[in-house]
Amino acid sequence: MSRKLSGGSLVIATHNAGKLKEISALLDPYGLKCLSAGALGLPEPPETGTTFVENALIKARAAAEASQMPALADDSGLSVDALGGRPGVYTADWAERQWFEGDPGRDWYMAMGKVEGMLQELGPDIDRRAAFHCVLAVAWPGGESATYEGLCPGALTWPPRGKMGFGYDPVFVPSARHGEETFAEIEPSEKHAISHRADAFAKLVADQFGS
Ligand code: ITT
Repeated sequence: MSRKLSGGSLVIATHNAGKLKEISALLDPYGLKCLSAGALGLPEPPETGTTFVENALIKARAAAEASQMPALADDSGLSVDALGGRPGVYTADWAERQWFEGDPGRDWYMAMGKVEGMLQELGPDIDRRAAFHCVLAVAWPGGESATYEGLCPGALTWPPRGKMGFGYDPVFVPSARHGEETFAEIEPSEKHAISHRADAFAKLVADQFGS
């Protein structure tokens, strides 16, 4: 039987403020003392994996070893059917502005525009289906770990709509909303009921806290 979280402290091994907010809200009912990697000053390990599972484990294991506490990491991304699953594990990289001298950081509008530009190049009637993927990894100091995979199917819309959420939320219409609002137009509590992160989290809860 694999190791279980049992109260105490948990490091949330993300430097993404949007993810941190969502994961903290999802964990709220479980009585864990959550500390963020940013607040603890933990370094960001290079994400050298080629799958969501590999990258989630890299982040969780690095945080567990550095803090000597159990750690939870999230690796996630957008996979567009007509683009052969891209950007996938490189979703965050597509927002990097490294080529603008003196202006580092991420530009989500640019990233959403890049995806849209590639879709439009394929023609006007292109299949706009996409899915958000999320892998949550829990790691303990010493090497034990567990992973949980979640998915949220939907389609891309353009132009971006809505001010809530983060990342690519303004262009993603989850199938559960019947082709209407984007993730950035619905309340966080509604996103938590249907998102890829919530799907992975439900599996984590069943395994870690289920009887
Ligand atoms: P950490 O590695 O520090 O957790 P990150 O932003 O670098 O933060 P990822 O490497 O997992 O995380 O990149 C995933 C990207 O996918 C993320 O930056 C978002 O842009 C996007 N993404 C993931 N979940 C999303 C969601 O619920 N809504 C919108 N975009 C999301």
